[in-house]
Amino acid sequence: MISPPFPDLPAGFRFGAATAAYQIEGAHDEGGRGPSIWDTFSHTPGRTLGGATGDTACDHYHRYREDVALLRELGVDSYRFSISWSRLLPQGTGPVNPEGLAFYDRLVDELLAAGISPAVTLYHWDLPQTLEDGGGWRVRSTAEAFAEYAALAAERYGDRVERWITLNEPYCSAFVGHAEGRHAPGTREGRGALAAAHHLLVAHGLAVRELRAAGAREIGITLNLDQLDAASRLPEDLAALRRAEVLHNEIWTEPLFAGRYPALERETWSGQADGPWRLPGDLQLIGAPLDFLGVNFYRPITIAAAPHREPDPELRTAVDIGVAELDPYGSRHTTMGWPVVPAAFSQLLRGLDFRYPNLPPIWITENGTAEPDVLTPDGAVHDADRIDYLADHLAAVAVAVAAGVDVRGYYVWSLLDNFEWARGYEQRFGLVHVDYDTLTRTPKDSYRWYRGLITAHHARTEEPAR
Ligand code: GBH
Repeated sequence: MISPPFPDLPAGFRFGAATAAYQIEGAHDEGGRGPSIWDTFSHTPGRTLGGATGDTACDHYHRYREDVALLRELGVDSYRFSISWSRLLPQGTGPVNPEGLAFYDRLVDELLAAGISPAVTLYHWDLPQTLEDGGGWRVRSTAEAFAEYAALAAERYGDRVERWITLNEPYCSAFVGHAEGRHAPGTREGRGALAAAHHLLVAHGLAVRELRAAGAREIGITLNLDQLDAASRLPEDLAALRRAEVLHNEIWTEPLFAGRYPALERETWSGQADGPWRLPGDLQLIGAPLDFLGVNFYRPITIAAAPHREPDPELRTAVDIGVAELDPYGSRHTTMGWPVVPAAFSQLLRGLDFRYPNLPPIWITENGTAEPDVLTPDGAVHDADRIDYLADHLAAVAVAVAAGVDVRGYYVWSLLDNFEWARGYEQRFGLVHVDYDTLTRTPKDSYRWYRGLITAHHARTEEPAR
């Protein structure tokens, strides 16, 4: 099924698949789990497509053995999943839930028994509701609660987990959640979103400290850095591009990898980012050395200057920075409406490497595509477009690696079709099809293709056993 040429990736390059707790687990009110902001948000009318919730999702909480068997058959080296914070600590802090701890023990042990290395994301957007009620990411105490949670997880699972990701895509937590308002908690704020961005970074720094103290093996963070292009060489479009680079990328990469806040904050947010939530010592905390950077990539964006929607800077949300997002790529689009531009992936990786020479090694922690994925009557899904997408994006990674970028591995998003946040269940990102009536799993053609690719890679690059 796999057709050469294979992406020319080095020996030791690792392959995996990724998921996130709220998108697959279900069992939202079982096993002592407390509610998170995504339970509240998805249960609020009008917030998700068709009122979809993660109440049942893929029922992974009950079917994890079947899902680990699918991973084993797929032949992945590693599985990236997230822990539901409110399963371990129902109120975010304080009393621990032993049933929650036991669930991830079973999952981790099942993975190890299948020869799969666990990679844990501590925060994939599901803040315990109790912490939101106390101010959420707008307040510093939430970052301190996150450190307590990280210490608990590291102490319990650290002997068996190879890779720890503190946060998944803090851009989404801060700005999609508190400025675009399309993710939980679903507000449209200026300063609140910028405070959230800072407290997420502080939470990351505090968690790194706890993970190190507990002897965790590899520690990193996952960012959805955007490959941004300017619509033209006109000065106003280039200035808009710079503001977008601050909003999407530099607010994270500058404190993490350069020990400073972004230079163009004033131009971007009229000084609002520089709020009272920044304390002396924060940059040092945030900039603690990491073992890897996780990068999620889906598509590029072209930026043009646009008038602010809200002229009064005091009333603007944090994403109203006078830019328009364009899509001039003329490519195929996925069902998410995203352009398919693999070359942008190489560009992103090379740009990052050029800009931050001391960057830790990179892991691609998500890449994948949503496609129509029709289940045929004989139980197959012929997802040729997904195979093309994955092949072309892996080739783009190989181009970056050949140019000297240190990329160590790649996780497909996603193992399973799952709850695609505000877009509900209509977007199918899985290598495995899920029937949401019966919860039956059906491997797609791309699943067999990926298995072939992993087998071929290992056969080609590894020394035969003596
Ligand atoms: C990643 O986000 C996430 O880490 C993962 O959980 C997700 O399933 C995957 O990508 C695929 O989307 O819902 O219309 O308001 C990628 C960045 C930012 C893309 C928020 C969707 C919301 C659009 N995401 N965006 S909408």
